[in-house]
Amino acid sequence: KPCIVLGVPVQEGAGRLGCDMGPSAFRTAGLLTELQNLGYQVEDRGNIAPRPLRELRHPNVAIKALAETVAWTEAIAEAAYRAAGDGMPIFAGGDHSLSAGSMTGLARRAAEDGREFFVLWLDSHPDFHTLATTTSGNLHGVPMAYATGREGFDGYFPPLAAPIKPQNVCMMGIRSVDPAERSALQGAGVTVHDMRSIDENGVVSLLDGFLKRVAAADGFLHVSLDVDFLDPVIAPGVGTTVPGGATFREAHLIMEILHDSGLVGSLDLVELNPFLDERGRTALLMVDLVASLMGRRVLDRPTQSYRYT
Ligand code: DIR
Ligand code: MN
Ligand code: MN
Ligand code: MN
Repeated sequence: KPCIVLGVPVQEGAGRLGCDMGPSAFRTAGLLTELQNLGYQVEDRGNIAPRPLRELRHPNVAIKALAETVAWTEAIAEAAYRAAGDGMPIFAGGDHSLSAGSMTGLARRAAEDGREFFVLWLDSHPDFHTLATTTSGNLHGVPMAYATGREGFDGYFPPLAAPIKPQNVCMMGIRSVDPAERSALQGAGVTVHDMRSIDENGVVSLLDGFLKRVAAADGFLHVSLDVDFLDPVIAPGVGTTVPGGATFREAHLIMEILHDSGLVGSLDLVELNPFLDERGRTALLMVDLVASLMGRRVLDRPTQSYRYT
C-alpha cells in the first residue's frame, strides 16, 4: 500500500502562528525520501486548502477562529476519507485541530469497511475540551471531544458519520490537563496513561495492552503524534512546550513496537512550529520517528514478541 502524504497548513487552532509552515518543514526534513528509502511507494498530494468560510457564532466568546477551523475540518475529513481508500494517509500538519478532520474522515472510511476504529493519542494534552468548556479558545484543544461525539458541536462542526468510541482511544504522555477536561475524562472510557504511568510502568507494557485490544477487534489503528508529546529538551519546535515529556528512546520504542505490530493504518504529525524550532531539529526528529514507525531499525531482529496480527 502506498504512503499518501497530505500537507495540512492549518495554524488557526493554535495559540500562536507558525504551524502553517509545518508541511514545508516536514518535506524539507526529508519525510518523503525517508519513506521512499524504506521501500514505500509515496504519493505527495500537496497541501489541503480549507473550504469557503461560513459565518458562525458561538456563545463562548473565548473561541478563536471557529469558522476557519470548521472550514478546515470539512476539507480535511473529505481528503482523509478519500486517501484512506487509496493507501496509508500521513497528515503533515498543521496544528492539532487538523485531527478533527483526519480522525472523523478516517473513522467514516473504517465504518464503511466494517472495521473498528482505534486511536493512539500521543500528546501532553488530551484535547478533550468541548466548544463550551475551552477557556483558551484555541480549537486545537477540542478535536478528541468532537471526534468522540461529545455534546455541543452540533450546528458548528460537521455531523459525525461515525463517532469514535471513547473505549477505543488510548492516550499516552499526558501531563497538562485543564479542569474541565479532567472531569470529562473521569468515566468517559478513554484510556489515559499520564507521564507518571509511563514512569512507573514503561511504554512497552502500556502499549502492549492497547495493541492487544486493537488486534483482538481486527481494528484500524490511527496514530496522532503531537510534537509536545516529546520532551521540550529534544523537541523545542512547538508552541506549547510542557516539561517532563517522552524521551528520545521512549518515543522511538513506541514507534518501533507500532511497526512490529502491523496494526497502524494512518498517522497525524501535528503542532510542529518551524518558527520556534532550532535549525530544523524538531522536524528532523519527527521524521526520524516516522521512519521508526515505518520499519527502520538498527539491526534485523525477530519481531514475534510484538506481532499482533
Ligand atoms: C489547553 C492546551 N488545554 C487549551 N491545549 C493544547 O488551550 O485548551 N495545547 N492542545 O497544545
Ligand atoms: Mn494536541
Ligand atoms: Mn499538545
Ligand atoms: Mn492550547
